[in-house]
Amino acid sequence: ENGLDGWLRYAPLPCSGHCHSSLPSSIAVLNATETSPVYVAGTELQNGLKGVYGKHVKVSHTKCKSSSLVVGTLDQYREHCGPVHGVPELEEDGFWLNTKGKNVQIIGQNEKGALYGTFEYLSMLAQGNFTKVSYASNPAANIRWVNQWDNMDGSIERGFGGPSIFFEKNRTVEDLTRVREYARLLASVRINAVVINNVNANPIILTPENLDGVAQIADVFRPYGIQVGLSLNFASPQTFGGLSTFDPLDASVIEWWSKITAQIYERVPDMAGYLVKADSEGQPGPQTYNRTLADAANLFAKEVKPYGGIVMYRAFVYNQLDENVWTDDRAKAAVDFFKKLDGEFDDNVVIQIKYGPIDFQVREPASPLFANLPKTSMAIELQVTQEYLGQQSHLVYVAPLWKEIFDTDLRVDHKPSLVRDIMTGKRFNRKLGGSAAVVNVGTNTTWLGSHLSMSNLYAYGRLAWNPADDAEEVLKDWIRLTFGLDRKVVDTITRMSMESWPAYEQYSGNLGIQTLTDILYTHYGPNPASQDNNGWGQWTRADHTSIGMDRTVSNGTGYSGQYPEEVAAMYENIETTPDNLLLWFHHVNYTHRLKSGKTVIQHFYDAHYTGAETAQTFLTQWESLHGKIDTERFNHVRRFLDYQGGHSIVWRDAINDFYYNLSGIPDEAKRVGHHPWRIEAEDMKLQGYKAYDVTPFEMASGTVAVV
Ligand code: BDP
Repeated sequence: ENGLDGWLRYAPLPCSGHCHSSLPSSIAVLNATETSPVYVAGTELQNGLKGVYGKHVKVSHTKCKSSSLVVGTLDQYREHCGPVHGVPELEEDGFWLNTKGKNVQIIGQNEKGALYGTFEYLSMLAQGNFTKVSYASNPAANIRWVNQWDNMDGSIERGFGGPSIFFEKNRTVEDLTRVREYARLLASVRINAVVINNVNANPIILTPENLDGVAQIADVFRPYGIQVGLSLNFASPQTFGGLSTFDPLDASVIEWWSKITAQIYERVPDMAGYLVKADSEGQPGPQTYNRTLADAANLFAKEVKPYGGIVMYRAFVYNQLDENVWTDDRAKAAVDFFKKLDGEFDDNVVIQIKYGPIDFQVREPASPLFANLPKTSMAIELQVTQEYLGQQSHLVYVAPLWKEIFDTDLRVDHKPSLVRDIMTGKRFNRKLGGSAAVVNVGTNTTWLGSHLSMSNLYAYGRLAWNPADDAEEVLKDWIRLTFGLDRKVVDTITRMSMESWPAYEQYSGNLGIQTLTDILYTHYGPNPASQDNNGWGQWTRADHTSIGMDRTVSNGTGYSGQYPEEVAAMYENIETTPDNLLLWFHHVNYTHRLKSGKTVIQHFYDAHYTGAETAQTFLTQWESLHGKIDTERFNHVRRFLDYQGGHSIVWRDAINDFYYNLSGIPDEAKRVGHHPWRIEAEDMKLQGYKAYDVTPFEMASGTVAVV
């Protein structure tokens, strides 16, 4: 198996006992139009039942009474089958699944809902689950988007699964087979929109030829209930349209965007909306003309409003070249820019906020912006792409990280204010809300570059629908669908995956110091020294005696004061700051004692050892599944885990050596700086190899490697 079907493999299961009598033999699919999600649901049912249980089912489009399964919308059901009984009020995209009656009913509030209910039913069958159920499922949020960072030339920013499935050579691709397969995967986890081009947007997406291509892509997504959205480059009117300005309040600029928007909607009448990254990391924005971020967002909001579109305006606004960022604290940027604009955004603007205030680090506190925009719609931005988390070469199941953020209580106005209730719109009564995840699948048959990373995409969709779901339960569903029902397979992959984020945190950067990776570009591999003295603002403030970023109001950058009172007080005080965020909020001596009784430096040494040790068990755990997983996937994963085990040692020693060198404080367990059993590269005589000095020094013991 090469991974192409992801978790929708419909792999054969034995059918015995009451299995046969529980499977439908004929289905009524209440829409005969091939491009409708209900029709697609019928095809999935046919393929699924055939694949899993070898059962051929007959399809009709009206014969409700005589069919053993009916799928359609509430309205279609009423029209073709008569009154609906026992179905509670469904919300937009919600569905009703009932396997208790004479026939199975899968009824959606709309067509999308019917398709989602179908995938839910098939997921049960593919897991050998014949429990009789009858329940409604409704989404927690209406924005369940993914963002692809695909460039027009076919490369993908932070993509680790091969080139783009959407673009090549500055055009949209002709063969849309992979797009359809992606649509299917996304629909099965209830994603309802995909932004297909990079947030660092190239305006040539707007040429008539490319918009025709976008329309073809949208046509492929539509039957799966997925809308297409586009990232815009703010300077397009000037750089692409030939105007002398891109001032968002200039009449010619407004008119230009109006025309472009009309051209898009003419081709894609249900375009989801625009995603905008502006005034950030060199991208142009309204600040060029001293206009506010709200001026910019509202410009687009007014254009897409008549067509029912929305604007996802990113809160990720900062300029790494700005001196204030160098001297102050980038973590404060989002609140500084957006809080004062609360209430000024049009009602179809949604502020898309990264989960933490910096940038997808292995641990961050929840962004304080969630607590500061009660009059604005918000969505959380997550990353399925493991940009800072091992770039798909390391197993890191990220859902537990997301869950910690979702479950953070920000105590706005001293009332319960879970991030998940804020982002979904519930807490502040907003109509729009939800999440967007950077996904970056590519043409590799594994989609993301490695089979195990797909648990993150699956979990993202599930949690976008219901952020209260349990990360481990979701994971188990994914494992059963991806690798089968064998107990040992499920238990082993569950254990490895649940251990993976904590282990990665331990060997890459713990106590809230962030991922101690190369910060300047690659975001991969250890390079703690690169973290300071740069405009990216991901600082450790480490010197010979102390470490950590003082973000208190009393003594530091004042960032902790951006949280509501109770939370601010917790982070302000070193005693009440949880250890895992200690160095995020406080600057302390290496000898400072944690709640565990250990010093900070000893905790570093120990954690890096423990994390790497755990990562090294992954290969052995995986190998214990030999013979229980097909050879192709078994070997592919094996190679990655083997690499991760080794790279975790590089991480461990690099970080430990770096801080030992800086602090001069020995490791109590006498491991760091002492490797008596090692043969150093510089001592080896290997024909055809040469010794090279390595920078940073801590990346190789003795600072030398052989090449
Ligand atoms: C950073 C990435 C960069 C993105 C940026 C963003 O390194 O490639 O363009 O985020 O989110 O993490 O805009």
